[in-house]
Amino acid sequence: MIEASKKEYEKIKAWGMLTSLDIKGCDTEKVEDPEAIKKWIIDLCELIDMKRFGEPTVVRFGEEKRVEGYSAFQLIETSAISGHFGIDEETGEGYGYIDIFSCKHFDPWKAAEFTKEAFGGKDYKTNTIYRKASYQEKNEMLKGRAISIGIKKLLHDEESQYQHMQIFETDYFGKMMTLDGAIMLTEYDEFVYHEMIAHVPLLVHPNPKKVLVIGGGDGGTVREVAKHKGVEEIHMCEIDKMVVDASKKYFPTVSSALDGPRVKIFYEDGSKFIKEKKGYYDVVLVDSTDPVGPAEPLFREDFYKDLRDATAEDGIVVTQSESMFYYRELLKKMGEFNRKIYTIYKYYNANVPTYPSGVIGFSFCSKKYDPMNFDEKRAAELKELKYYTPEIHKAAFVLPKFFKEETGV
Ligand code: SPD
Repeated sequence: MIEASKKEYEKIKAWGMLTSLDIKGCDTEKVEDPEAIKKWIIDLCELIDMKRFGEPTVVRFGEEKRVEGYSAFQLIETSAISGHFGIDEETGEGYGYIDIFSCKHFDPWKAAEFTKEAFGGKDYKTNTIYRKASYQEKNEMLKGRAISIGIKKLLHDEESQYQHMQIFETDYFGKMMTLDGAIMLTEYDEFVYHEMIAHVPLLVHPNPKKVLVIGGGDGGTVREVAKHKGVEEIHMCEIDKMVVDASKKYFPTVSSALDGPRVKIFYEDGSKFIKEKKGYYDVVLVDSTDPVGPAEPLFREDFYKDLRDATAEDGIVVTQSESMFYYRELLKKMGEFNRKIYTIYKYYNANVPTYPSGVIGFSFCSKKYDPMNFDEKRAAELKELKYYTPEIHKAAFVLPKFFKEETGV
């Protein structure tokens, strides 16, 4: 097994691994014995095949009872092993907090089991990090999971009065934009999201002429809307000019339609902008960030009522509505209020590999038109589509059992 994990380690081209190990419920005599600690380090190096450089250092210090104890350090040819040992004030049991860092591969589970036995521990927690440049979605980390995207470098890092934006060159997914720690788009799969937010409602509406995009400062949604020749006005209301400027610089293929003759950009707060419009738009698309931070008001009932009032009597509203796996509570609530606000409320999905859980959903809110009736002839005329097809359109509304049962959508 260790050979298999070594092969994986080599394959991902990691330049080192760090195992952090917390051992609880240890024998108090052992964690208070510098000779036992020295012996543990020497034996551990032997076991995981690390060449020691010099002898282990084991010293006792710590002015407060809480941190008092033995600390140990051993240089190894491929880096170092360190640990801190003491007695937990509350339980009276011994503990050890250990880090093993090496640029040579080792078996972290073997090291953990051996260390637990060496100190008579009852239990341990361990985590191994492979040293490799990567980005983790911060919002998903709240769930104890995070997609990790290998990155080559940080191209841009800026904070506006609204949010923190970073742009990376990734290993595999092209350039990537994040806002407040959430992935907004990668060059690799942005087409999925942008095609699905735009073409589904624009092909259901028989004659969309006035379209509003709220958010969507990168320009991807506007690019897709602009493929509909019949659309006469494309308004985009983006709160943060920083996003638009960065997209024009780093994502020219995404922002390509922003300077088009039918497009007008308003740098305003979408939730306020919409209140001024009455019955104006045929289709409104809300291409927001996650429901935390500046976009949070865009997931509230009042906003959906304002969207209803801003659209014509046969208007359609489609909004970015997150993952059906991660936002069930929110989507249940949104379904409840939207069924009262609109004649038709549906939820549909698309697969975006670089978003947490790999899927993203959209709320389809309509005053008149059912999403299953749409113009396949116009769909066939749309240029340069990579995801959307009439079959995908229909299939996107097919939802799994758990989601229907839990949310009533
Ligand atoms: N949780 C991911 C939500 C991303 C929504 N917006 C994407 C912006 C692309 N125009």
